[in-house]
Amino acid sequence: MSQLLTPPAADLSALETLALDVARACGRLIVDQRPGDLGVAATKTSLTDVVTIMDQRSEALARELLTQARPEDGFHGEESSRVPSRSGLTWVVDPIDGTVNYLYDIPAYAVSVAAVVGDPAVPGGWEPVAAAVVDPVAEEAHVAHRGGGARLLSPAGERALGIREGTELGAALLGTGFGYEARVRADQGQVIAAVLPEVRDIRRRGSAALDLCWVADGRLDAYFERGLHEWDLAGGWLVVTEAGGVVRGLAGAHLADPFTIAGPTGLVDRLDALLERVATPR
Ligand code: LIP
Repeated sequence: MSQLLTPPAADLSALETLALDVARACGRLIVDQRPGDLGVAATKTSLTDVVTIMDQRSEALARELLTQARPEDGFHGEESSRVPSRSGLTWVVDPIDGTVNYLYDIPAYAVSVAAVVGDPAVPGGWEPVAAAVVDPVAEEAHVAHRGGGARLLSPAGERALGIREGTELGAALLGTGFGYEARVRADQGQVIAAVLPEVRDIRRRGSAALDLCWVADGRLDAYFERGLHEWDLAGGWLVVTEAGGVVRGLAGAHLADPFTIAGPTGLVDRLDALLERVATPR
């Protein structure tokens, strides 16, 4: 992966600022213009895998703003057609991560905007270099760029993030999530049954991007999930690694193929060993 060309540090800081500005604009849109009669505009992998008109509007706004600012870059969003990159950079956008929460007006959703090098459509062929994950209800933004560390911007101020080391598995508060297909959920339920007795507790909040950011800021000790897409993952991945954590797959495999595990190295190693014992690889 190191052979992927990373832009100079000054450019990375500017890319982080652009990601933050775009994610905040989309966050304001989905909160301020949420229709009272919000419904399901479409479904994807199953009847429970929903898209709302605000997912579509948020992604359209992100695409417009990013194309205006950097017309040579590629675009890779959850809800619309992809644009190949002419600059070596591609923007990976989840316009609402936690769509079901948004549909039910549960305040646990985010806008994730990440600049990546490589091709995000190729597993293992890309990595994020600048990112912003915005929780528009909490007015929190987790931001990071390659080599620049990770920060949390909130109404309480700004703080640099450093992942918490030293938590044993039995004392760990884990985040996780579930897919939308019944057969995958059956497997995931079996994994949860095996993991739950081994840890402090599990939180299932419904947004991978927010869960990954909470690992970076200490509100979770670690996170695991099977079957994440690149748009769920891109922003939070960089926030975790720039806060000093690791994000990877089972047994050191590439992340999201199919598992993603995130947290401090020692705890990820122990969680990995547990998941290898209890999880069906596919
Ligand atoms: C969500 C993920 C979450 C997962 C949910 C859903 P979406 O993404 O962020 O981790 O558990 O089932 O896939 O669909 O809201 O963009």
